[in-house]
Amino acid sequence: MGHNWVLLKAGTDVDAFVAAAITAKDSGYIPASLADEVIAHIDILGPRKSGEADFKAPMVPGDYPFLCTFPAHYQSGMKGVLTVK
Ligand SMILES: [Cu+2]
Repeated sequence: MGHNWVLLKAGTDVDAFVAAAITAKDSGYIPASLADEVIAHIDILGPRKSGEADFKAPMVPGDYPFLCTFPAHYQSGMKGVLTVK
């Protein structure tokens, strides 16, 4: 089982992103049709692996959702919010 980390733009329809991600195995569960919604991500990693993402925090205040898009992981709680004030 793998995990990734995906930071999305504020206002992204996360449920729609997750639904599309299920069918995007070949692109690491990041749907190409919604790639514009991704600010930063870490590719799928296996057990005991780590990754890094370098990105500039958004300048616009808001709530930026992040999640694991591996199937069913978002629904099991692998999600959070980056709040910019
Ligand atoms: Cu996961």
